[in-house]
Amino acid sequence: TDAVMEKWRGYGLGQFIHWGLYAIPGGEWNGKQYNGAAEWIRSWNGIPNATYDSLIYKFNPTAFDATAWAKSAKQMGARYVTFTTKHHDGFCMWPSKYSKYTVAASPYKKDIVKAVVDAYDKEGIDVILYFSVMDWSHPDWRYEIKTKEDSVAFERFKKFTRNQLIELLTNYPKAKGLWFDGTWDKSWVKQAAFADDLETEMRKLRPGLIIGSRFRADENGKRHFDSNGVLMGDYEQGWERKIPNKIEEVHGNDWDCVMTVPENQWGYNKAWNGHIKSANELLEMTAKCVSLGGNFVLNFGPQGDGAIRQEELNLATKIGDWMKLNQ
Ligand code: JFZ
Repeated sequence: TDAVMEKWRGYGLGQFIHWGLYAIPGGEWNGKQYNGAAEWIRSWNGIPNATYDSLIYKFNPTAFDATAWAKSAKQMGARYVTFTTKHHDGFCMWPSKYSKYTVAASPYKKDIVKAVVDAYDKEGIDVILYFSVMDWSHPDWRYEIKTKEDSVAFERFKKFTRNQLIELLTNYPKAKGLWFDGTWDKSWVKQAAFADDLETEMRKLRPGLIIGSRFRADENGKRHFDSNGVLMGDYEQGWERKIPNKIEEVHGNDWDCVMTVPENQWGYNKAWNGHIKSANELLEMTAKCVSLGGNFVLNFGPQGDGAIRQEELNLATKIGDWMKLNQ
């Protein structure tokens, strides 16, 4: 992992992409605005599971062009991308053979993860796969795990998670690493032995694989260190929409900071309201993170049709102009 991490340290600016079924409603359901992050809309009481599930039949992003995404990331000066293979809603952007809820069952049919990995790789941009352990589409997760940590259902769910991760690492050998999410559930954090075994298995399969610290998190999503204070994983995923102020705060670890353009919206939100960060603000954050030894990862939330919204494309251009002056 040393040589890979050496390269990782030089990334500086990255692109985060949150894209999935939630981009179709874009924060709005039956004319009502959801009062949370657009990618969380499935958890809204007003939407029955089956109704959300049926968004799969609407997934046909005719404007999706991975090459165009990759070129705009390159123009911005990003040296890596972190892409949502599966967010909390459970929809898989690759044709996973362990789930029925994937791109393969949508009208679009094609493998989005493959398109993204290939297109970015072609532009010389490294790819990290975002993976949410929490999966609201999985029956075992929905009905059992919350209450029964040692249940048969949870054992099945762990196997399912393991299978999907091994599948991703096998299918997309060009991807450099994993960015974890949704591991803060109590039942997951108690599975330390399971996580240890899975980490060993993944590293054996993919020498040099980069694993984020949120592979192990407590119920607050904050357990990145073991009992001796040593970081668990190759980089700290603890800097979410916040930036360290001094070098002491990062404890000599590698870290990335993930940031939204609006306040707290990762998936596409039609409303796009509140304070929208300017290119200058984002560049200041980039410079601060880089000067404190971290990578700054700016989030994009492409629309349901697959196009990146104009506001984000404009920011990418402005950021890229400054990055070019300073390379
Ligand atoms: C998670 C997701 O729930 C969210 O939708 C988005 O994908 C984001 C990148 O990650 O949200 C979190 C997770 C952890 C913290 C905050 C928000 N945390 O540790 O402070």
